Amino acid sequence: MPIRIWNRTGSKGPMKREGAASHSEKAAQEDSGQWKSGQKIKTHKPAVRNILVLGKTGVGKTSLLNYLYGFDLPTGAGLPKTGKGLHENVITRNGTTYHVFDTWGIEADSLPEWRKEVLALVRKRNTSPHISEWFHAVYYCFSASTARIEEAEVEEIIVPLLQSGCKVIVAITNAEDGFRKKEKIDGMKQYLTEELTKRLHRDPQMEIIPVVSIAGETLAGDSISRFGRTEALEAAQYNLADDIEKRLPAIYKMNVMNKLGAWKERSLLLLANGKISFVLNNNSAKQLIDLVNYDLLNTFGAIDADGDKLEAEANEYLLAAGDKKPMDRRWRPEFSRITYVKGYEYSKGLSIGLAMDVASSLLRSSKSIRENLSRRVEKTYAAIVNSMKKN
Ligand SMILES: Nc1nc2c(ncn2[C@@H]2O[C@H](COP(=O)(O)OP(=O)(O)O)[C@@H](O)[C@H]2O)c(=O)[nH]1
Ligand SMILES: [Mg+2]
Repeated sequence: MPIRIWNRTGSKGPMKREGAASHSEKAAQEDSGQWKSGQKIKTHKPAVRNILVLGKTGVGKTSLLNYLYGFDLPTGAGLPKTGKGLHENVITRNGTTYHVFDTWGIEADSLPEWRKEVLALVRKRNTSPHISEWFHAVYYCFSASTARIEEAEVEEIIVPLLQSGCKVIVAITNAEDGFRKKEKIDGMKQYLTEELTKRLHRDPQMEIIPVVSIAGETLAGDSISRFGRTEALEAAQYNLADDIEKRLPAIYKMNVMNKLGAWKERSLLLLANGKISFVLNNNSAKQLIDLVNYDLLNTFGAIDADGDKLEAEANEYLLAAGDKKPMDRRWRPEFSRITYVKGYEYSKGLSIGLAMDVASSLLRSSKSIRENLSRRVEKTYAAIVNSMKKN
C-alpha cells in the first residue's frame, strides 16, 4: 500500500464554526477576516477552479476552451500532434482563478491507455488533501458533425468519472444547423442518457449542452453565430460547501487507512526482527509490544493532526467563498481507538509467578511469541478498520 506522508508542519488551528452567520454578519467577518468564534485568519485562500476537457482529437476541445474562457489557444488540424498529455492554462476572472486542462492525443485506438492515465490523474487530484487540486468540472466533448459516440468513452471514462463523484458535463460541439443536425443532436442526447442510466442504475443528472465554439458560414452563405457559452459555464457552477461535505470524509478515511496500514507494516517488521531474549527475567517481548503501542498512540496523534489541518483548510476555502453554512462537525468518521495491543509478558519480574514464567518460557520458542504478537497486531488493525467501516 502506498503510504502518503502529509505535511504536518504549518499552523495547527482548527477553525470551528459556531453556527451559520447572517449575510451582514458574514460581510463583517469577511472585512475583519474573523470567524464567529473570533479566531483570526491571516490569509484567505483564493477561489480556484480546476476544469478538465476530454474527448477525442478533433471534436473541438481546444475551441470550446477558447470560447468559454477567452483563451487564444491554437486549434485545428494544422497542429503538430506531438505527444500526449495535458496542457494547463490559467486565467483569472472576477477573483476566481481558473486552471483549465486541455488534453490532446485521444485517438480511438488509444482509448484504453488514455482511460487509465486520465482516470488515475483525476482520482489522484480528486482525493488530494489539498482542496486546490480537486477537479471541479470535466467537460466531455462529442461532435455533432460525426455524431460518433464510442461505447468505451461512455463505459470506461464518463461512467467511472461520475461514479467517483466528479461533475461531468457533456458538450455537443459543432452544433450549428446543418443536414439533419437537430436529429443527430437529439439522438446523441437520448443515447447518452439511456446508456448512463442503464450503467449507473440512476438518473445520471448530467447536463448535455449543444455548443458552437466557432462562428462561421453555412454552405448557403448564412452566418453562424456561436452559442452555448452561458449554458456550458452555468453547468460547471460549483458549490464548494457541497463538494467539501461530499469529499472530505472519504479523503480523511483514506488517510486513516494509510496511517494505520503503515503502523501495521512497521509493527510486523519490528516483531519479526526485534530482539527477543530468553535470559531469566527478560522483558524484551514486552518491550517490543510497548514500542508497538507507543507507535499506535503516535499514529492516532498524526491522524488527528491531519484531520485538523484538513478541516482548517476547508474552513479557509469556505470563508473565501463567502459561504455561510457551517461545516457539519460530523464530517470526520469515527473509529474506535483501541489504545493498546495486549502484550505477551514473557516475565513479570521477581514474583511468585517467576518459576512458572521460567517454565513456560522454555516451552515457547521465540518464533511462537513473534507469531502470537503479530496476530495481535493484525487483530487490532482489523478491529480499528472495521469500527470505521460502519459509518
Ligand atoms: N463549425 C464548427 N467548427 C468547429 C467547432 N468547434 C471546433 N471546430 C473546428 O474543428 C476543428 C478541431 O477543433 P479543435 O478545437 O482543435 O479540436 P480538438 O482536437 O478537440 O482540440 C477546428 O478546425 C475548429 O475550428 C464548432 O463548434 N463549429
Ligand atoms: Mg486541441
